[in-house]
Amino acid sequence: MIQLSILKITGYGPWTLTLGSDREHELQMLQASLYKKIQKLFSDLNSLVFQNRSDEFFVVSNKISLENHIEIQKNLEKEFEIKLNISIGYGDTPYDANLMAYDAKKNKIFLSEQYNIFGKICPDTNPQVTIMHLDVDDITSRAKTNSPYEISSIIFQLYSKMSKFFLEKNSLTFFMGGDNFMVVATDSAKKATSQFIEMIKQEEKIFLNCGIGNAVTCREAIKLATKSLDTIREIRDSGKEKPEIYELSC
Ligand SMILES: Nc1nc2c(ncn2[C@@H]2O[C@H](COP(=O)(O)OP(=O)(O)OP(=O)(O)O)[C@@H](O)[C@H]2O)c(=O)[nH]1
Ligand SMILES: [Mg+2]
Repeated sequence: MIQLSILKITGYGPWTLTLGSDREHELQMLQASLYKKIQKLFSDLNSLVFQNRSDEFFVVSNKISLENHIEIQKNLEKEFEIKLNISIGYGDTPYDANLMAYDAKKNKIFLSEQYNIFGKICPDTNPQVTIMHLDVDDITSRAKTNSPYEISSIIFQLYSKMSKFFLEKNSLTFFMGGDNFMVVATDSAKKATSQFIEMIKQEEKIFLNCGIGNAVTCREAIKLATKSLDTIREIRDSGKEKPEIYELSC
């Protein structure tokens, strides 16, 4: 099982209007500092925050209790004028956990009304998470013939295909910056990865490497996924034939 927490700014739309029209720069600075703070709070608890749409954040919150979430809310309230709500869900797949979190908020199933926390804490004392870290092989050489903006366009096209492909496998894909993507994955997503890599090779002439990590906490799974990816690079750079997918578990 996997536990997921979704953090969202409460009443953000109406609040943004109170800043007047000359507000975009303020919103961008607020979103950046909010993200920094949330990433710090959750990574200290062995998790990692995936920035969804700047006003909404996904966290694989395995092993993070309601009390931990309340502490995080208290910390955020001290520092920011805006408030966040947190919806917690769990399930056999990341998509199911996201659905439970979504339903709990919609149906106002409170875990803590005082701190705006909805949902349910995962009862499984040994939750699991699989992270796939996908990265474009040698994007640097593409940058020799494509301008920065064209590279961005290629990356977002890739993101779109990746998100659609893995959502069909009940998995959630996030863009991490540069040419990096992470999929919070199911076993079926893991099994289909080589098919996805092949499809992107054919359709986009993009070559992907995929490092996979399995662990109890998200930070540990990401560490292993990135280590797997770096292992693929090491094999390649030693002149041997590299695998496209490499997996580590703890
Ligand atoms: N989020 C994240 N971004 C990274 C990471 N490593 C590199 N980047 C970003 O990705 C960009 C491309 O770097 P690389 O992927 O190392 O470059 P490359 O030419 O594709 O080299 P290979 O991936 O080794 O084939 C960098 O400029 C960084 O912005 C990482 O671990 N996480
Ligand atoms: Mg790369």
